[in-house]
Amino acid sequence: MHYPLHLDIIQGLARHPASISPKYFYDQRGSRLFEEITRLPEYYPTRTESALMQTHGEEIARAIATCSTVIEPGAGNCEKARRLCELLRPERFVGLDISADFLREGVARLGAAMPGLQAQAVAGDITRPIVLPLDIPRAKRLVFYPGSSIGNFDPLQARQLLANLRSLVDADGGLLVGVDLRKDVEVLEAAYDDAAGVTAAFNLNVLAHVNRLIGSDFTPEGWLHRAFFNDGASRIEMHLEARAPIRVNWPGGERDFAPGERIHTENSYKYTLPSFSALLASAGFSRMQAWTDAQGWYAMVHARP
Ligand code: AVI
Repeated sequence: MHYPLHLDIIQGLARHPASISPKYFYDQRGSRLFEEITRLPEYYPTRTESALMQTHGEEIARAIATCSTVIEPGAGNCEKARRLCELLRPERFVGLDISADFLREGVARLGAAMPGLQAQAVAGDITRPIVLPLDIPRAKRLVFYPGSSIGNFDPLQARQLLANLRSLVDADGGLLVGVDLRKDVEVLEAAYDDAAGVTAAFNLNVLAHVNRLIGSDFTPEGWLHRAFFNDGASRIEMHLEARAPIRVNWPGGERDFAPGERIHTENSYKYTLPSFSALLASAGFSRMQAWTDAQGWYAMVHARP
């Protein structure tokens, strides 16, 4: 069997402590498990964000009313875009995603549901400088980045990503971004270690995906799901912890893990409104307005250059 080189995975496994990028969570099963996570009672971000968009929808729509083109990085199935487009009624929607096939289906569904909306799919990696097709007007753009995905980037990467998004808009445009906020540790940790074990299955599934990608022989049963809040770094960390001594082999390499040794699989940063505003400012945004839920758990932030 020939495996394409996934050097980043092999380098991550060789590191001390070992790590696997969270982008490898999302094979077919992982994407399904993530959808299940978003419906869990403990996982508050998705439902809190949609409730916020429901409660403050009209005010948010007024704040972004001048925008006529909505650009959504990581648009996926375009469900959140649909709700926003119903509020804003823009002329144009541009979905941007690495997985262009999946995105095209979502964009086509959105276009069919909203006659008059020009809906377009663009394949692209938002962590690199973004170049959009020339026929997309530069004026009055709104970049929509919901779901608190910004939290999965470390602060330096997050600043770079926000600067990339900033480069897409002129002074007449803006960014509407979903941000998960700091809160009680018990609430945070339960959201990433639910009673039904869905997040554990999601975390462990990365090993099966890595096996397929690099030909390794990880046995998911040999690993435990760990999720905890790192207060100093203000982030939830997810790890996989070896239950016993384990040797993992792959073509051209191997790694021994001692009992209790971990593989770091994800960070999910939790901001305060001031810390997120400072991050936005460092990426070139200056005027900000935020809407939060009554508990102050989550924010939709509108930022303009
Ligand atoms: C996609 N992202 C915003 C999720 C989060 O909350 O950081 C990923 C996730 N990991 C475990 N549960 C959800």
